[in-house]
Amino acid sequence: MKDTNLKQFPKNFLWGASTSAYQCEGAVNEDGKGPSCQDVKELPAGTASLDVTADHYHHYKEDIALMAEMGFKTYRFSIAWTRILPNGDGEVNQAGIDHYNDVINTCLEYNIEPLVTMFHFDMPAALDHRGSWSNPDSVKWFENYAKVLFENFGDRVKYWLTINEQNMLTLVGPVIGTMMIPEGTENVLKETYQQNHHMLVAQAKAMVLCHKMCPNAKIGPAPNISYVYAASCKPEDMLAAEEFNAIRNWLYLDMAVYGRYNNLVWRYLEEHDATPTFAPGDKEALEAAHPDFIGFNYYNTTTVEYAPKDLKKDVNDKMDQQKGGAEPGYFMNFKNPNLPTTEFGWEIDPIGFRVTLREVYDRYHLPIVITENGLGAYDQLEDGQVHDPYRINYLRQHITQMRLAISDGVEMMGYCPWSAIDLVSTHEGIRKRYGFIYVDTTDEEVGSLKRYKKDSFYWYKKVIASNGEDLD
Ligand code: BGP
Repeated sequence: MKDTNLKQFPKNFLWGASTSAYQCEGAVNEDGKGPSCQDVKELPAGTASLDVTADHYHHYKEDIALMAEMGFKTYRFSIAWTRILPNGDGEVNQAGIDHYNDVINTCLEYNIEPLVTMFHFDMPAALDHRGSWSNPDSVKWFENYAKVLFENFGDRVKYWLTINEQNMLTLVGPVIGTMMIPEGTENVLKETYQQNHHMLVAQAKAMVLCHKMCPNAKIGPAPNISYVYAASCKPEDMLAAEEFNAIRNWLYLDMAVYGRYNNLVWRYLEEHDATPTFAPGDKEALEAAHPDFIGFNYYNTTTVEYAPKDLKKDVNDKMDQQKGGAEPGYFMNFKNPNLPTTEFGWEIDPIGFRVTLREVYDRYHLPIVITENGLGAYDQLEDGQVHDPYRINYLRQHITQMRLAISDGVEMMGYCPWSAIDLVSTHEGIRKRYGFIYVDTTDEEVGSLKRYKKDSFYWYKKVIASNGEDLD
């Protein structure tokens, strides 16, 4: 492509970055917060406890000031359900409302638009005890929580995200520490997809409610979308890629946008006697909801090949969010030999980002905001500095591909890499750092919690100031 054909980033492009409450706030027992499933889960060996993490709960003013210094137009953070409703439903905790009012107001003072995730992996433990998403009442619990959020923050928050990575909760919930399956469940797949169905209906109801209560706000889903490549041009591998694309990606976006189940997924569930039960009104509720934009997290693509029917299932043991695992008779993960990997073994595929953006836009024709994208690494603090050229390189390549996607005609609204500040990873501790801002603490012990600007901080500041033109 000639450079002259390269389009610019839109004028009001939302440059920013993301965090999630349980991974960065700490203060798990403060100001009336109830426990979430993350607070009560057994932590992976050698990883920091969630009691303090980056202590963003106490440092948010300093952190948001640093984000403003970088020139952020938006800050994507999540609200901890258990700060607002300690038991998941019932009494509202005013201290929790006050806290997020302060966070939102601090953002607005710096002209930073809050981009608020309603639910990011932290189911209230009290609701887990009542059956979690298996309980049909979970739809009401979430709708009620959404109502409290819109009532209290809807006058100022213009951008809402419903559920972070619902697809990962469904596919690898236990790795993340969520998705409790009731003991004695015979068909775990069926139960998992019943939970998924409740979440989909809950999301649909929240979107409708948002439009009703906050007519000027916009709302969208936030799954983890990674285009699935076929390992070869064998037709069986192509079918495998289509199957996993449907199961991993399109189920969630087809449902959010069109309110209907993807046909390949439905057939797969039928084959496993695992189709979810619709309660009266579910079909109408799903069809009534329309997102204003699509938010999605992108880390890399996935590659699969056809899996023979007699394949042993234990290849799923090493699965994490980014890997396909295996489904005998359908697909299995294939290590793409064309892609480098991070220190933590995640493939890096900036061109795949463009592929994914083009595909998502082609399927749904809605504006897109990237809610996560980033590189986890063992950063080193030396003399108050963190040199992270690998992160700059990763982000530079992805921003370049995003700009090419814009030139392809994809409508982009914003870009929020993971993560604004260092925080605890889903299952690999705080040693796996993603932030522009280094937080002095380790998995072994809580440190000074002092903030340091990494090299990527200064680089991203230039990127934002030039609206994506200066990536050097
Ligand atoms: C996404 C989650 C985030 C985040 C990120 C990086 O799946 O939405 O919460 O943690 O991945 O993953 P990890 O922490 O496992 O490195």
